[in-house]
Amino acid sequence: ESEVPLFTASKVSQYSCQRKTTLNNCNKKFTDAFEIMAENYEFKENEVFCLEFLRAASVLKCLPFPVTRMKDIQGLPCMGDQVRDVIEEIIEDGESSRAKDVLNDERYKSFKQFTSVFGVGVKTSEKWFRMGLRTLEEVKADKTLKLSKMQRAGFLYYEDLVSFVSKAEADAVSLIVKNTVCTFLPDALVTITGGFRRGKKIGHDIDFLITNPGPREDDELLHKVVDLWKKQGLLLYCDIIESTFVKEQIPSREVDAMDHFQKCFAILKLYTPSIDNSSYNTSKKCDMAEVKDWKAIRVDLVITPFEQYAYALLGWTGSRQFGRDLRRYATHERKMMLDNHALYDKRKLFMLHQVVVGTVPESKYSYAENSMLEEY
Ligand code: DGT
Ligand code: MG
Repeated sequence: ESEVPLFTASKVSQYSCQRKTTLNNCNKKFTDAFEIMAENYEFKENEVFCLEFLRAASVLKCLPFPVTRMKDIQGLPCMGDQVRDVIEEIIEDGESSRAKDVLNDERYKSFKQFTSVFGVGVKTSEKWFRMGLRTLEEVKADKTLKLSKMQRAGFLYYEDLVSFVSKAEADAVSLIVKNTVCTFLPDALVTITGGFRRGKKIGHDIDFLITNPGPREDDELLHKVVDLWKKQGLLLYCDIIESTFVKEQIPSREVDAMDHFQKCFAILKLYTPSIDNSSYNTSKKCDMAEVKDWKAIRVDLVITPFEQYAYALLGWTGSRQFGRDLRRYATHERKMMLDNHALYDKRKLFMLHQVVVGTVPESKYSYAENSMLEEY
């Protein structure tokens, strides 16, 4: 007679793309600990253990109830020994000693600080740590270090960039991006992707996908957009990566491979009109000039040909775990390959290989037909 459907652990898929997950996470105390563990393994470049904890976090996020007993996780996928140990400890003691040890670990603390700088990844952090550097103050004080242009921007706008981007800021930047793009391509489609498209209220950056429906493509669009922002004084940093997509390319097998679209990693200057001028009287005018009335915001712009737009949108909407599992699902359950450009049928790729080696005539080969997409 109960109308609440019973939750069946064994029915929870091992693939996050086959699970329904809301933004309401009732197992935060577990998933926070998992994410700390995962990050520590990422800093140690141990991808297997890192993914083990990220997968487990993703599974607990889909549960409609908080876990209170070990019995609650019985039958769930992705609950390895390490994961179970952490859960058990949190159930018993309210916290994980392993996660706590990580938070107090010198190497973790340094890597956490270093990687919080735009342009600094695990490799650079490793280098700095080996040099004996431990804090960002020490990095800044070391005049022998050669920082990249990206890292210099990262330090310059550090405070703004580590503070979260709000939905209101995302909307404001969205207007700027749309207006600028449309001055050059009035029919262009500009879509916010990443966390904000998933309904998150805060983010670390704002991601956009830009495409032009119809046959016309403009390789210069991105350059025109950033040039205009430069002229308007809105561009604090920009790095344009040209497209490296070639049609006959086979998708990478790497879990977190970058895609091949033309893109731009930028830092924009967003003016903040919300600063309340009425609180300053005229005699304080000099002080007012000192008030910083803008915030540096990380913006990613990705340009896609219209026929690849759907795949790009899927890939850039995230989350990263959702994307990893979508690709894993395509590979293992469908014998297909998915990336941000297309869904490939492996049998047809095999055909392509035969075309290349000359055993099958080209006329018999049709590339990456996507009719199976309908099943998703
Ligand atoms: P956040 O931290 O609030 O910005 O969260 P997200 O989910 O917006 O993460 P973000 O901005 O790092 O990346 C947006 C999504 O795009 C994320 O799910 C990963 C995905 N993505 C797809 N293809 C690529 C790629 O080639 N490079 C990168 N960096 N991300 C990609
Ligand atoms: Mg984002």
